[in-house]
Amino acid sequence: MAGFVNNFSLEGKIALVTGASYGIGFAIASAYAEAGATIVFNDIRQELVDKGLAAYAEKGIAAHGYVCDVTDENAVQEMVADIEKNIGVIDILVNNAGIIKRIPMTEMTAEEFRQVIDVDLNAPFIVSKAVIPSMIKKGHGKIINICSMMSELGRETVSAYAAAKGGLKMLTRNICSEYGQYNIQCNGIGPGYIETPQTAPLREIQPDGSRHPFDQFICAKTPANRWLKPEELAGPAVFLASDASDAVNGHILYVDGGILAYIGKQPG
Ligand code: NAP
Ligand code: GCO
Repeated sequence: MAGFVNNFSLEGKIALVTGASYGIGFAIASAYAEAGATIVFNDIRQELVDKGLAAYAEKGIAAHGYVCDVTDENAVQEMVADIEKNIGVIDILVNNAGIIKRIPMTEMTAEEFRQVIDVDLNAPFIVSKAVIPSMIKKGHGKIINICSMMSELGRETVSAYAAAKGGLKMLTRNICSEYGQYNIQCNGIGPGYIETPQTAPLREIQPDGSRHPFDQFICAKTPANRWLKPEELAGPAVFLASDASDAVNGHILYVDGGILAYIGKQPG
């Protein structure tokens, strides 16, 4: 039994989690540290990186932070080269950084659409492309793309985000197809609705003190009748980063509390 359980350990592994000063990335990176990994993260602004470093330190995690915009290929190449030189080859990459713009499609500018595609789809390509060569040399690697319910479903106002996350599902499958021969596994995690700053506007208490209509809607669509917490992604994320998942490739693991399986609670 002891041998089998060790397959879930990340001891000696170096993990880069993008956009991980807070939110889902921070929860996943914290779990990786608890499983034994060395944590490297980036964010777009120094003050965010500093905030993240302090938050990790508060949990006893000596993380390495980089200021890097994941949409900037040169900056990403420089960051990865610096990590490899000063910390070591990246064993685990989590493409977590992401944005959303909730705008009706006919009111969204092409530039706004492009910005979402750039962060949520182009950036996972850019960062994966930067880390794969050294993973090939090292003889193994794990890439985990943070997908979404919108990798499978649409809804009003999130056209760019759904297009990006649908594309990210297929990029995941293509990295699996192209690099599986080098013992690189590329999988996705599709979170349901998680309590983070990104979804805070959807949970705001209304002026009359009632819950946000979307909050009520999502709870009715979730069998457990609640939003999920970032920490609930930790177990699936550790599994997909560990040797225990070496035979899992090209898979999107939905951690959604059952939303995709459920028609929704009947009103009234
Ligand atoms: P969040 O709270 O908004 O955090 C996103 C992080 O990514 C922030 O630290 C953000 O930094 C960073 N980031 C944004 N653009 C970046 C860029 N160009 N370069 C580097 N970092 C960048 O979001 P979250 O809820 O934790 O979501 C994390 C991931 O999970 C996203 O990919 C999201 O699409 C996905 N997801 C979220 C949910 C959910 O319900 N929350 C569900 C499914 C999937 P700034 O603060 O500077 O923008
Ligand atoms: C939205 C939400 C969702 C979540 C997540 C669901 O506006 O519908 O932001 O998109 O972020 O992606 O899996």
